[in-house]
Amino acid sequence: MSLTDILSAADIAAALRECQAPDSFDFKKFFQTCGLTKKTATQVKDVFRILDNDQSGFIEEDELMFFLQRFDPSARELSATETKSFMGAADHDNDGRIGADEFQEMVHS
Ligand SMILES: [Ca+2]
Ligand SMILES: [Ca+2]
Repeated sequence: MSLTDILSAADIAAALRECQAPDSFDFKKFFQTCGLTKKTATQVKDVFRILDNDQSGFIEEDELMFFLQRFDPSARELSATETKSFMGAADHDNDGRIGADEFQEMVHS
């Protein structure tokens, strides 16, 4: 399964365009523009599994840094600041990684 099985390529491209400038990444805006907020819980879980590159069951900080590149290999890496604030917004139990439920909550909040 790939992200374009769940999200439209045009929506992904639009979401990536919005955060092209360094340090302009806004996860709320991104999830909205790429269409993820309108997807079902099952589909959001599928997206989570794709983003969990090493299949550890969690999105760790190093995977988060390459978040945009999972959507498009030519996209930029998130900066350390963006990665930290993204993680901080999602990581409710403070274990330093994002679980499937935390991801779900962040997308649908
Ligand atoms: Ca992982
Ligand atoms: Ca966590």
